[in-house]
Amino acid sequence: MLTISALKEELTSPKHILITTHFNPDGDALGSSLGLYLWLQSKGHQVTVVVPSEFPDFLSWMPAQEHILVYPKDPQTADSLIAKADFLFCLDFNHLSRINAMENAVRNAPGKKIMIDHHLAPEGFEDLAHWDSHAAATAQLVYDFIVNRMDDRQHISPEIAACLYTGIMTDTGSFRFRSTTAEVHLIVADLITLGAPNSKIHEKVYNSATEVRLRFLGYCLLNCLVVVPEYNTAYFLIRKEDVNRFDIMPGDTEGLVNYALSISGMRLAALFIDRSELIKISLRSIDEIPANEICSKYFNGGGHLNAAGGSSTASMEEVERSFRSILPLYKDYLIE
Ligand SMILES: [Mn+2]
Repeated sequence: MLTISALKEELTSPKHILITTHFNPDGDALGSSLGLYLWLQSKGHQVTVVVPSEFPDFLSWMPAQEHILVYPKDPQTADSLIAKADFLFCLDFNHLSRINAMENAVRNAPGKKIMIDHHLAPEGFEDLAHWDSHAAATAQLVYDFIVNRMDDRQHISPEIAACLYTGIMTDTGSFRFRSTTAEVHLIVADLITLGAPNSKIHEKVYNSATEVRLRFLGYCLLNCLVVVPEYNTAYFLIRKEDVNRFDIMPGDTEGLVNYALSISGMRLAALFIDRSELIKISLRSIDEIPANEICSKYFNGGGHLNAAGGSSTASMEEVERSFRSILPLYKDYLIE
């Protein structure tokens, strides 16, 4: 076990520190990791961020991203850093299966593990948890960790503020989701005060489409969208031939599901995409509609109440059929 005060004491002298985050890192995974990285580095520690897989292009402008080690590119170096770390910060995940090939190395590492996260149902691998499932983003918890636990707001540089701002902005859908409390706005205001270039960050993250990605969006809206008005549900079915035709990368469907939810009156939205071995599923909902329960019960996944994901090895036709057969079970939620 490790306490916050013991950790604070330990961090007064230089340490070897490893930071990692989940597979397919998103804005919060990277923003929280790089924000913490820059802060720990400013305190004189030897720090490395190791990610289990590549991150998307729309985050390639982030401060210090050039120092990130992508695990599959150099597993030997990464394994030795994991083994010699005094502290391993695990950000934006709470099950070690979320770091894929790094799982065993991190699980067996002798260093103390600190989990900072906002997802439900932690596995409990850590020595210290800074965990709150009501937090809007892990970046919010990193802000709280630095400011309130380590009492070090004064060392939040404009670059650190930019990283944390990006994490909160992306995980709240630009401060729209229900998780966006008054406290979140106060934190974000403080990050702007500390130098986060907010409008620049919005522009970099959201005006980053490629031509092919925008044409793919148009194609999906025209050809792949199915609306089920009686259940206030809309979904996209993206088949293998659509993926091939546009040479779609994993990050290219990011946010697509939200277009289905943007139709007036829709309460549940889904995206089904054929990724060869698997159909990948993203769900978005509003109010109390439990997207995470639907994903964990029927599609081998999970997530947050209003944003969840899963997968299936069945055919697209079967996945669509089972999704449509689930809708009547949730009719009290779906029909107001
Ligand atoms: Mn997050």
